[in-house]
Amino acid sequence: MQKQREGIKTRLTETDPEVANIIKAEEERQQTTLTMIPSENHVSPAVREASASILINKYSEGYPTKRYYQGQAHADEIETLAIDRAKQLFGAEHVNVQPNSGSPANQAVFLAVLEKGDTFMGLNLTHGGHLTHGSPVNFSGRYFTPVHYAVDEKTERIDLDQVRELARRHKPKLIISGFTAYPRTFDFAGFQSIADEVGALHLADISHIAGLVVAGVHASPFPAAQFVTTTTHKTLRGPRGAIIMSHEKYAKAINKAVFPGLQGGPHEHTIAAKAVAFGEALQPSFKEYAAQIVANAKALAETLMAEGIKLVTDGTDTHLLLIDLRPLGIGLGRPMAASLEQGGIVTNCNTVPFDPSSPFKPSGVRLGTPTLTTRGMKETEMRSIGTWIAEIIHDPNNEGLQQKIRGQVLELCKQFPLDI
Ligand code: DSN
Repeated sequence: MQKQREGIKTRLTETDPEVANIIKAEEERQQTTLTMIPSENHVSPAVREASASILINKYSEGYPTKRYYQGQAHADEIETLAIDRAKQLFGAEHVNVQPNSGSPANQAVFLAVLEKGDTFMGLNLTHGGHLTHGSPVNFSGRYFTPVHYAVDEKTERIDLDQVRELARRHKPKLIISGFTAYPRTFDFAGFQSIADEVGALHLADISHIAGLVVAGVHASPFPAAQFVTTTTHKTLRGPRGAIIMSHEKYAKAINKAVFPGLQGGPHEHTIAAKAVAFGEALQPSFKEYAAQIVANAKALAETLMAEGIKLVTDGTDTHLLLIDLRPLGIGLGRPMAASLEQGGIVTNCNTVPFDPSSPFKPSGVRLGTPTLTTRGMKETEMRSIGTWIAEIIHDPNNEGLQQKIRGQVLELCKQFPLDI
């Protein structure tokens, strides 16, 4: 065996330097810039190791002890461990750890409990909702009947009275709470009481805030919500993927919806990485991490506002901030995100509520603190970064300024290296 392997190149740098070099360059990019896209994070080396493990070779259609192929002893062990840890972490009755990402996780809930054409409610995409919450270009808007709630124009916050009024009028079968671009605490209990009143099921999509929820720094939709979905790669700091949690009553329907309803073989290497991330989130230190994410976001928000930058809702309760650029001009989000990237600050353009422009040319920039907090940065660093962001926003075409800030960002990144 040893002899057969002699002389065979096995490392990526030798077998495929083209790919290896691209990966190396991406590592360099992440190491030397400030990742402030609020849905991204830096996973631990342990999560990456599990994700790249030998489990990548295994086909495991089905569920632990009920598979279709042989050789499942360790796939069963790893998937059971991931399920048990998720149950412990969230206090969930049933967990399916197989969804490949957030969209299929939400899709599975639809498949489990709705019929084609059924009415459901979700937050308007341009007010911070997600594509799977009823966008016309998504399966949820094409095959079902969405009713959208919105934020109040003045407060820019969700108005539960409006949600209740819509729910009473439209009698949805399912109400989705949750967001991708809303900076304030989500009142899951309020949503639950509305769902209960109109006889709807409640799906809380906590993808953005799962890490905050398990750490107790954001209210939890458990145990009342019938369904809770979350991606595992945002504040939870795990691999790219998702899980679905539900009341035991819906366990069978959810499992059937994921497989064979939507997916084939689960990605057991990713499930192993989810187990590692859940193990990390069960450590007491994760509570400190999540609390620091929010403290950092608040410090950043205060700095930006003191520098004259308008934030949607004038602040944040979470990991996420939404800069409203409308006072400076309509549709400036994309060029502003590009200017910030020239300074080494990586964000994403985003619509703001009641944006007069289009999602392709939005008037906002979305940013957040999970990744910077993973690097060990605290309020002091947030204040520096907030000042740099404000300087670029006030003078977005000044290339000299961008280069100066790029240098400062580089120095900061060196002080807080990624654990690779
Ligand atoms: N792409 C995710 C986000 O950035 O929030 C949502 O799917």
